[in-house]
Amino acid sequence: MKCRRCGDPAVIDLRRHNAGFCRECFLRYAREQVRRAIDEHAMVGAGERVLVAVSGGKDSLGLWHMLLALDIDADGLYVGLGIDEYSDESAQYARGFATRHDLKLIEVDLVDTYGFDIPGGSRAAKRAPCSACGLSKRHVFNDAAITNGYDVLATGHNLDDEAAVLFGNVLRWETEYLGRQQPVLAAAPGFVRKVKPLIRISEREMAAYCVLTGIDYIVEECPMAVGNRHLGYKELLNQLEERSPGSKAAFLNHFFDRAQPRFADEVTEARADLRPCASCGAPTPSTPDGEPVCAFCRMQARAVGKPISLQVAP
Ligand code: Q46
Ligand code: ZN
Repeated sequence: MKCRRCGDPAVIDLRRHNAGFCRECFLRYAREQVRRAIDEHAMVGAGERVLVAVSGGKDSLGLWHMLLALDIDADGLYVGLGIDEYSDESAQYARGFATRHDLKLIEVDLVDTYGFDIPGGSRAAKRAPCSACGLSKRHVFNDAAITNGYDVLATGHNLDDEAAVLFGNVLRWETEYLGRQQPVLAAAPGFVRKVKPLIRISEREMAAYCVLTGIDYIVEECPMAVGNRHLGYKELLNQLEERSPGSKAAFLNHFFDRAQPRFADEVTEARADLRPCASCGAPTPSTPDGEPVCAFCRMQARAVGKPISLQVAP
């Protein structure tokens, strides 16, 4: 097979585009997809400070690399989740990348800063590990970005991730989640802008990008992912993609173009109803009685076995 753009021998075959690419043209194609997502959705403005949440995996490290290749300065944020050796090892990859490219990496360790890890938080809050983890990451990412003065927080969610989340949201018609599932979640009081520049790139393409650019990333999956609902949705969507290349991208892109705006009001309404958490100050849904305390602070209090400290004046 030959490269669609230059005719040299192809190193990767992208069935959904019915095309092969050589190394150079593939890297250019991948960066163009990111540039297009950033421009189409006005993800990053001129001079804005960008923080990339990195896990040590291919998507987040690949994203960091691509942003720099596109002349977008970005610092990294690594959150230590305390998931056994997996966290120790993934931290090494994130640090290794930052050191090799002479980049700034901010590190937040859940145990050191908040007194609990994901397995402990999950048990204490009686939440599935990935639910406890998602809650913690959302809280810490937002807090770290705001505390350190960043305008934008970028995450490495790729096309496969977003299509699987969309599938799960549609399966249950989670209208508020559908409203929230956007390439860009605008900034609001207490919230930094959140962007997903990889929505046009598949998981396989990200792996190829990292291999072809020599990015060293953690290949093992998080041990807590076993049995995770989204993995099942990914497998289903992969079967569909196998039979009908391009289905995944059509499912996601047409959602963004045609359906997502119909649910956007739900997010506006939900955000209008937020008040500062009485413990940490992060925006959280108001309660009919008493001070609102966010789900993260409630989980932390249960995990460390101490009462919630109410520090923020109502
Ligand atoms: S790190 Fe956390 Fe993932 Fe591990 S516990 Fe689940 S959500 S699988 S991206
Ligand atoms: Zn809180």
